[in-house]
Amino acid sequence: MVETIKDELMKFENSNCAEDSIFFQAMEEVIYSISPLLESDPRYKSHAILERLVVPDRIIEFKVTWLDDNNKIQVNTGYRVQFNNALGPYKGGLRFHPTVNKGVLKFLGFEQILKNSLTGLPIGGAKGGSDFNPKGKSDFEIMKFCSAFMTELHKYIGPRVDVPAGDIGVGAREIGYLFGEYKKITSSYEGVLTGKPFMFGGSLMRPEATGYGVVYFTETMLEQELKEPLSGKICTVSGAGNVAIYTIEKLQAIGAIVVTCSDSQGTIYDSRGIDLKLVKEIKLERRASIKEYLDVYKEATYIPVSEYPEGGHAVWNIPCYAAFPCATQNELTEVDAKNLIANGCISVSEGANMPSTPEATELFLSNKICFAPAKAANAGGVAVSEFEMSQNASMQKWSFEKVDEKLKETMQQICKRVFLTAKDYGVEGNYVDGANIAGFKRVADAMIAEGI
Ligand code: NDP
Ligand code: 2IT
Repeated sequence: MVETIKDELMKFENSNCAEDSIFFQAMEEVIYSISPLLESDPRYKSHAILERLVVPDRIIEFKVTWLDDNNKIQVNTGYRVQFNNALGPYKGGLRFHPTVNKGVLKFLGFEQILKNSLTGLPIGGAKGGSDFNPKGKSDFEIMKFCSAFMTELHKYIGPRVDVPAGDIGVGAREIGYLFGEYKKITSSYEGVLTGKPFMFGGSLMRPEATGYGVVYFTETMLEQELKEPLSGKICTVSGAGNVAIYTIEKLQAIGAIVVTCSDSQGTIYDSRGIDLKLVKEIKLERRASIKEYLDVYKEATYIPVSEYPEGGHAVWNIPCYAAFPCATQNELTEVDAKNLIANGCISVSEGANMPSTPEATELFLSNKICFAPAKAANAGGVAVSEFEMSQNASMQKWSFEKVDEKLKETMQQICKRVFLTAKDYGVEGNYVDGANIAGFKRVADAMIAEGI
C-alpha cells in the first residue's frame, strides 16, 4: 500500500524527489499506523481520504528580495504549504533556516494536520518559511527580511484563512516584524499570526507552551504506564532554542535533573544540572554559541559536533532516565537509540518534529520504551496558539494560570486519547500508532462530511 501511494505521488510531483524523502518518511509511518483503520472502515478508501490527505491543497512559492546592511540586494525563496483545512483555518509555523525546501515544509505541514487534529481544536494544517539564514544577521536585517517576506505572504493569510506562527529561527521578534508589516499593508489589526509579543495581542505562556506541554504529556504517560514521577530523575535534553529551554524549565520546576543541552555546533554536559538562566542569556539574549557555557562552568563538558560518535549525537550517549529530543528532525539515530536503551533510558519524548529516525523509533517500540511521538507530545505549542486566536477574536486577555491550566488539560486529554486509541486497535502502549490513528480519524471524518 505504501508503495502504491508513493507511486501515485511520484506521478503528481514534477519536483525534485530527493527533497521529498523526508516527507515520505513522515507519510510512511502514518500509512503503516492507519492500515488497520483503513481495513476496518471501508469509507476511508471509498472516499479516497489517504490519496487526498497526502497532497497539499496548495503550495505557495515566492521570491523574497531584501537589502542587507551593506546595501547589497539579497534574494531568498519563501513558501507556504497550505495542506488541509477540513478542521479549521490552516495553522502552523514558519521556519527560517538554510535547509528549508518544499520537501521539509511538506513533511512539517503533513505532521501538523494530524497534530492539530489531536488537540481537538478547530485548526487545519500548514507550514511555511524560507531558506533565509537568520544567523549573524543584525536586527535591522531580520526586520527587512520579515517585511519583504510578508509583502508576498499577506495575500494568502488571514485570521479565518491561514494563521502562521513560529518554528526554528522564528520567535517573538520575527513574529512582531511580520505582524507590523501585515498591519501596514492591510490597515487591519487582526490575529493573523500567533506567538505575538504580549503587548500587542500575544497569549501569555505561548513561549513556554511547547516545552511545558511536552513535560505535561510525559508526566501523564509515565503515570499511565509506570506510575512513576519525573522528580529526582536524570533527564537529557537536546537543543537550546524555544522548545528545549522551556522543556528544561518545566523539568527543573518539577524536580527533575537536566544534565544536557545542545546547539547545532555542540553539546553541553553538566552533571550537577544545567544552569538554565545562563543558557537563556547565551542563546536567547546574546544568540551566541552554547560553548560559552564553559566560560562560567569550567567543570562542565563541551563536545563539539566533530567529536560526536559515528552516526550519532553526543547528547544520547549520556545515561538518563528520560530523554527529550528538542532540536530538529532525524537528530536521534539508530546508534543513539541503542546507546539510550543500553544506558537504561526508559522514556523518550519528542519536543522537536520527528527527531527520531524510523530505525530509532522502531527500537524504542520493540524495547517497550515509553515513547511519546512529536505530533502528540509537542502539540502544546499549537494548542496555545489556538488559545491566542480565541483571545484575539474575543478581545480578551487570559491570565497565565488560565492558559497553563488549559494547556495541562489539553496535553492530558491528548495523552489519554492516544493511549485509548492504541488500546482499541490492539496495540496498547504504542503511542505512535495511537496518535496517527486518532489524528487521522478526526480529519478523515471531517473530510467525508464536507464532501469532495
Ligand atoms: P529554535 O530556533 O528556537 O531552536 C532550535 C534549536 O535547535 C537551536 O538551539 C539550534 O541550534 C538547535 N539545532 C538546530 N538544528 C540543529 C542540529 N542539526 N543539530 C543540533 N541542534 C540543532 O527552534 P524551536 O525550539 O522552536 O524548534 C525546535 C524543534 O521543535 C523543531 O523541530 C520545531 O519544528 C519543533 N517545534 C517547535 C514549536 C514551537 O512552538 N516553536 C512547536 C512544536 C514543535 P543553533 O542555535 O546553533 O541554531
Ligand atoms: O510545529 C509546531 O507545532 C509549531 N511550530 C507551532 C505551530 C503554531 O501554529 O503554533
